[in-house]
Amino acid sequence: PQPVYLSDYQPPAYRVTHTELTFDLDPAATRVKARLLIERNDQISDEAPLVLDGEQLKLISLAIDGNALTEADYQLDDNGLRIHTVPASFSLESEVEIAPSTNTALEGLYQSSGMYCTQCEAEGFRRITFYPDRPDVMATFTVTVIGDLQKEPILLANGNPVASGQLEGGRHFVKWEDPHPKPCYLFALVAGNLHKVEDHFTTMSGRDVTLQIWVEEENLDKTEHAMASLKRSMVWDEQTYGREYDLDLFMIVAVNDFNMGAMENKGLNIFNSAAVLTHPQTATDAAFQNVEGIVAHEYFHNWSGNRVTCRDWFQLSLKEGFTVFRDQCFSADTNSAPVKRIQDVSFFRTAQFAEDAGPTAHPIRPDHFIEITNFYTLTIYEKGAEVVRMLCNLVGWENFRRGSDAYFERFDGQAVTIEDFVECMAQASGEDLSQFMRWYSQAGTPEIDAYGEYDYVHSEYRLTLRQRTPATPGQPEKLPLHIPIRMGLVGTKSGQDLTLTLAGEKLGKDAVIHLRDDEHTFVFTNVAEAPVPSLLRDFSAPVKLNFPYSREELAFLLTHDSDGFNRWDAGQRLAMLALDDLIAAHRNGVEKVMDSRVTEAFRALLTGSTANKAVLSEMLTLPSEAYIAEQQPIVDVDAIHAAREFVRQSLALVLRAEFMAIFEANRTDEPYAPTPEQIAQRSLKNIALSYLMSIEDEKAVALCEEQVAADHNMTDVRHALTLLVHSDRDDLSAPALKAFGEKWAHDPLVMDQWFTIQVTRPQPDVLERVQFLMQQPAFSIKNPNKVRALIGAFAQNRVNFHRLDGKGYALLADVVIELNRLNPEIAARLVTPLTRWQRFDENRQSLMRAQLERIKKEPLSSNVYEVVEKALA
Ligand code: HT7
Ligand code: ZN
Repeated sequence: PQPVYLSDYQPPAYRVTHTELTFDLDPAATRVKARLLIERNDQISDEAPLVLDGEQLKLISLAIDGNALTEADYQLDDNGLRIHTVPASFSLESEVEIAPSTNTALEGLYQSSGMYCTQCEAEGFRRITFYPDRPDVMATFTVTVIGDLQKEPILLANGNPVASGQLEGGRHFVKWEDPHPKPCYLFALVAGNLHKVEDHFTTMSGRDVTLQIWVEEENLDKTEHAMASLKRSMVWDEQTYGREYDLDLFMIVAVNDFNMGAMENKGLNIFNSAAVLTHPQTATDAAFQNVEGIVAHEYFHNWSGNRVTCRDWFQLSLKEGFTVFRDQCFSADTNSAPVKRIQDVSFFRTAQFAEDAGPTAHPIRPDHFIEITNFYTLTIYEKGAEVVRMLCNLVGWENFRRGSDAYFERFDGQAVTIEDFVECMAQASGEDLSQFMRWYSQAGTPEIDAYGEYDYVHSEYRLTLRQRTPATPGQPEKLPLHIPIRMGLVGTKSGQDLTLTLAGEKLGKDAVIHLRDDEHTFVFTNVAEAPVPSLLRDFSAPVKLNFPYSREELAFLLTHDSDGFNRWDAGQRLAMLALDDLIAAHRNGVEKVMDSRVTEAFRALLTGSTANKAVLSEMLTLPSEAYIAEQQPIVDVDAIHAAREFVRQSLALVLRAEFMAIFEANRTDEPYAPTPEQIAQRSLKNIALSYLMSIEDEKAVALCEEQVAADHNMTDVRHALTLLVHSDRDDLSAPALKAFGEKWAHDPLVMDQWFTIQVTRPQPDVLERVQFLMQQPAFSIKNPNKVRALIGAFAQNRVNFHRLDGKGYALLADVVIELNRLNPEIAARLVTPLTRWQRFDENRQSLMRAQLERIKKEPLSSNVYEVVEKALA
């Protein structure tokens, strides 16, 4: 497979102004008729042939302005169609046949649980009809869907329904019109036996919008939270960005087989059922919050993505980074802002940093790719959002909002670039953002080494910052970035933020300093007392910041820092220092000794005033094994697991009474509600229970059993069941698991949780369990949610996946090889843990590489080929 390069971008030679489609649905032989109104782009020579993308299409007929073409008029291959000569303006009529029932890749038109649905982003539309499948070709669409009245009573597409009726042979049709020009990746069609929940929203200009969520009948009681989230999102986008919805109808459909979370098709969002369905008895608090965030994300795309879209797929972060930033702010405003930031950053520093340090590292705007679906990554989405957040902080919210208004107005109905977006921000603020643009082209996580000195004689604090970005594949040299660092100086005597004076200018007590060079020393004057610096407040830039804090200084920041995020981060850094010692002790076979400063910090947290339970829960959560691994030069999975368990158990032993008191104080029989207050309370209670279960405290074991039996809500049941299954009390967990599996056998989303609970336990029988569970009727390798819940979750089980006999790696490779044939997109994502082989000891390195080599010998899809090739390069 050949890469595509950003530098080769050419505007389209032909535009499609209107697209008319007729689908005659059939599982094995759907007929798609297309009538495209096409115009030549004036700037391109009239000789240009018409090149259309098309994959896995059986061509039935082709005509221009009603005149049939013969084989001499065109050239057809596996990638599409080239018509040698066409007029300047014409209509192209085609008919093709496709087979939705055998489409296991879930791109284009496919069947899921008997219903028809589509996924066209990024390049799935070419599996539906011959078309210029690129986002800078935008057309209005008219779509007629014909289906069986019994099997497909509901026929949906983008826009508004304009006609419907019965046809011969028990068939019927619905015709849809979408007045907004759109790229074909936003096309959608759904047909099946669906049921709806309906509501209404009145927009800020007083228009009534009908809101519908379409689901299978048995899921009608699981839509309330998604609907409420949608309405909150619509209000938020009006109030925060002045963006109003632009059609009379907004539909969401839940489907069981879906490669990602959801898709923002114009007026007809298609969702993975896991990203839309919730019920207190079946979904956890985390799932409720996830649904809220994804509903918001897809809704926000209506402006940031649909009305203004990407010129080409290299600009993907233009819509994804901006939209993730928007959904993060929405969730922060709707729930607890500090907790949302802590959770997002905690995930980001674990998973995106790992991606940025691995063989598939790429810039937010890549300059080449083989398979674009491999680039729906944490870098494009989450690092992209961090960069938009930095922009917003750099120019200030008011300028950012003016820049965003200008962006939506200037480019409405167009396909644009990242430069267009940043230029709007530069114009709105008058800032020079030229150096800032490097964030989009340089891969890798910048590291800042910081060093501070207090000069008692002159009352000065000198802070030296040195930046460097490590080499990444294809980018050996890096230029310095513009890095905004929000900071404060916390007085060691007063415990208060001191006023910051830099070069004679008073900046206040919390300010942003700008690192633009490789190294810079900032001299703060009139610093009345020796301070501890609080750096990178609220994670003001996506960097690693090293400062030689002592444990006493971290304990000080943990209690005194005015920035909630940095208080949490000080706790994480303090725990990391203790964990580092314990990892070393484990490796050296030396007795492990718990750092009393960590224990005392925890005691203070557990017994102090608990104003914000959600933040307290985060403060009591130790860095994950995956995060700890990221901090180690060579990952020692067993030492990390042992060290972390030792800390948990030591804390539980010393602070047993305190944890028990927190547990008791946060139990409640209130009816379940996914409110921030209740979620925080459950989280705190369940964290306390986790610590107590780490020592298999008899009372805690009984409390877990009780919590499972009480069956109050899925958050509590799942947490307690997980603690039992992850303990050594198989006598208790085996019957509980069995009962849970039998009770929920009918509910695929709960069965996904049943799989995950089992394959994430630390006991050494997990590999055999995975093999056993793969044979169960509840598992299907064709369903991405099942693959993620069972195989994906197993690959995150660090001690078991990284078994020294290599059987964990072999199992993953087997599944990747099978999925490579069925669903290449999922196969390419699943292989990721093997690509991180460089991070492990020599023995594991060679075992992991051997599996990658084995995969490479297969006839590979371009998706898997691209990832494996990079991993072995
Ligand atoms: N924009 C959507 C991307 C998406 C996708 C991409 C590749 C293959 C399948 C997919 N399903 C959805 C999702 C989003 O970011 O909102
Ligand atoms: Zn998105």
